[in-house]
Amino acid sequence: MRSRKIGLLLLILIMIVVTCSGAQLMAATKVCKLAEVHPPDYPTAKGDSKFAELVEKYTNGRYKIQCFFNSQLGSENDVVEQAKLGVIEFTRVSIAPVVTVYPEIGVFTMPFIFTSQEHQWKVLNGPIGQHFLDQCVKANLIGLGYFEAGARHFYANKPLDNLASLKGLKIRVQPSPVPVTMVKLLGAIPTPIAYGEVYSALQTGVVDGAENNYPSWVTQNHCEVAKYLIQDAHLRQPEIMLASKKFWDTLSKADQAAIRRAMKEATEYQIKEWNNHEFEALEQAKARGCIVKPANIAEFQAAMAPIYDMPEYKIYKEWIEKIKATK
Ligand code: BDP
Repeated sequence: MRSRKIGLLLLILIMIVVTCSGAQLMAATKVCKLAEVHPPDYPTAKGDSKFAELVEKYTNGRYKIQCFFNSQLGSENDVVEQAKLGVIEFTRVSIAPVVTVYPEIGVFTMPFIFTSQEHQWKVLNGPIGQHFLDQCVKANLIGLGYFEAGARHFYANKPLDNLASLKGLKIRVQPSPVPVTMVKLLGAIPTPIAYGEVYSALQTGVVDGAENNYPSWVTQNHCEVAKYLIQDAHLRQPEIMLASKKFWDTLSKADQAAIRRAMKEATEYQIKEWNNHEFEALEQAKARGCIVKPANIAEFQAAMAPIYDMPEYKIYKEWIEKIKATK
C-alpha cells in the first residue's frame, strides 16, 4: 500500500517536471531589437554585442537581442522615439538625442562638464548618474546604464591651429540644443545633421567640419575629408543604453534584474574596449596623413563659458554644482 502511494507520488512528480520543462521549452524566445549607429567592430558596438550575449545567458534564452548596426533603424533621434513608443526594445545612443524627450539630462552635453575620465565615472556611477537613469522613465524610457565615449574635438577640411581658425566655418553638430549654442559661441556656424549623414555632408562641402571623438572620426572616414583636428577636448559626453518602458513592463522582476546585471558587466567590458582603442584610432588617423594639433584649451573654455549663464540652460544649474562638487 505504502509503496503504491510512493509510486503514485513519484509519477505525479515526474509528470510535473516533464510538463514544466516542456512549457519552458515551448516558451517562445522573444527576439528584441537594439539600434546602434556604429559598425559592429566599434568599441561601443562591441559593448552592445556583449550586452546581447549576457542578456541571453542570464535570462536562460528567454530574451535574445538582435543588434542593428550602422543606423539601419534610423538616426539616433528617430530610434529614441521608436524606443519611447515601444517599436524597438533597446537602443544605445549618445546623450544629445535623449535631450529632445528628457531635457534635464542635457547637463551631460555641456562643454567641459567633466574634468577627466575618472571624474566622469565618479559622477556616472554615483547618485547623480543614477538619478538621470531613473528619470528617463519620464520619457517612457528605462535608463539601463552608461558607456564611455572619450573626449570630442573639432576637425575640418582647413587647418585648425587655434580658436580663430574655426571662425565662420560650417560645423556639423548633433541635433540637440547645447551643441548648437556651443558652436555659435566659437564664432562658427552650427549645422545639425544625423551622424550617418556626416561623411557625405563633409565630402560635398555642406559643412566644413564636425566634432567627435577619435574612433568616430576614423571609422566613419571623416578623417579622409576633414583631416585637420584640434585637440580641444571640449566635451566628454557619455553614451546611454535605453530600454523601452512599454517592453520593460512586460518583463518579470527576475528578467529585469538579469538585464540590469548584463548591462553592468557590458559596461565594464565596453570601457576596457574603449580605452584599448581610443588612441589606436588617433594613430591610424595620423598614419592616414591627418594633421593633429594640441589646443590652447583655456581659450576654448573661455569662449564657451557664457553658456553656463544662459537662461535656457538654467535648468542644469543645480546639477552642474553637484557635478563640480563630485571629487
Ligand atoms: C558618436 C556617438 C554616437 C553619436 C555620434 C554623433 O557614439 O552615439 O551619434 O557621436 O556625433 O561619438 O552623432
